[in-house]
Amino acid sequence: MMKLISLSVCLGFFGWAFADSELDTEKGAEELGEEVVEEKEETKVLLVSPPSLREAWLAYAEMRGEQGTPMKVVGTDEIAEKYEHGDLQNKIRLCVREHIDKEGFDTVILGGDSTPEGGLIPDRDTYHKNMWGNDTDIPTDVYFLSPTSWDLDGDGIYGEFEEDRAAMIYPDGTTAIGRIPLRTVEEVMAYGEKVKAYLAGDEEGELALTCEVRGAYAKVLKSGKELIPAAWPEGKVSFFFNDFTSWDAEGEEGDFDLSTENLSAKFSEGVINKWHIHGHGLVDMWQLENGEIFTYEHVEKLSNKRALVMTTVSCFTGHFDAAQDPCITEAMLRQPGGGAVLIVAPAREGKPHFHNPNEDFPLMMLEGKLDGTTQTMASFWVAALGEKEVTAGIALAISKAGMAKDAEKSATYHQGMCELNLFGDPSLPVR
Ligand SMILES: [Ca+2]
Ligand SMILES: [Ca+2]
Repeated sequence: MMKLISLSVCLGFFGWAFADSELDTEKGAEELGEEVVEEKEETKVLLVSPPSLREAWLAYAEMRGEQGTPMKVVGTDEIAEKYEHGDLQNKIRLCVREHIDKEGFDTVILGGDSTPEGGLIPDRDTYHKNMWGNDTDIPTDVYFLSPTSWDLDGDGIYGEFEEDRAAMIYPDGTTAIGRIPLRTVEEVMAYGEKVKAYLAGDEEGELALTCEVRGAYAKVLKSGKELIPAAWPEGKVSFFFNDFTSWDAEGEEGDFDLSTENLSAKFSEGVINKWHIHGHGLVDMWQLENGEIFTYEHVEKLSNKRALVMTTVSCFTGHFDAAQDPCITEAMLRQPGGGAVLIVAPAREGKPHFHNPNEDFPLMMLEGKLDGTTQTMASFWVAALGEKEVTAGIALAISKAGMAKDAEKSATYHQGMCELNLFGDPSLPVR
């Protein structure tokens, strides 16, 4: 059985028909043939690989197949050759759509990093002009799932709120995409080891909500005390705020500091395996209490055996397409033997998106009204931890589908839809 899966995977892009006819002639054909047909029907994950990582991703796909999630690996070189129209990003999109529409695939992995010059798997930059100003290059991985081009007026500028509106199709909750922004074979192997350890853990860990900004307390508390528990009643949510935590001594509210030391210790204890951080950040760090920053040197010391599933709204922490590499979330994803295995993060500012900022900001501070970014994160956890067992990728797709109407109405929500990307293997469950 394992051998069959691996053969199918290795045959790559045009492999299935060949695999069936070959295997039917092998010993035990009747039973095996049936299994092969079953596997064929079950392969729903397409892994797009740059040529330099192909062997490593084939090995990863083989492991995931053995874990019950068979994958088909296709090279960017094959895609560039097979599809005729547009740039590589457009060709990847056409390849993805062909697999979704004709073969029933529902999940896509982009197996490589992107840079301003292109990188291993170039991102699709989208254009944004809204209450926050102007942004011309927000990397938008949901583009690759779209049946339409995102450039209706054909001017080569993608995702323009008005001009390209009719050609921008957002996730509908049935198809998922994630990017594993790695660069080397060693990083792919280390990620594969983390996935193995992640899936081997069977105890459901805690979700810790961290908040370093007082103005955001109300909405993070609403997420953690109302929205997430309603979907995950048996789960444990803990709080790690500047002014109070779930680990304060009795009568000593806030005595357990939100420090790099305490945070790292909590991760290595292994009780927390899901983490949301809300607060200030930059491409290389998260801000914690008392001006402390959580940065590369802290990530390098993480050895939490069961890596984290995490979400963050902190500015630029998901700036994976920068010339500076890695960004802090990429460092978490690449850290061997620790860090994170799945991450949702903003590629740029992670702003609180609202339809009526003048009315909505006070409501956010006082009553915990959720802005578009916070809503995306809360809905991700609700879908991922709820009764219906969906993968991390589908959970984010469901969350984004829930924001689609807002994004059609308002350019600022449209930016939120585009700049929040999933890092890691979207076919993994969240536990
Ligand atoms: Ca355009
Ligand atoms: Ca990068």
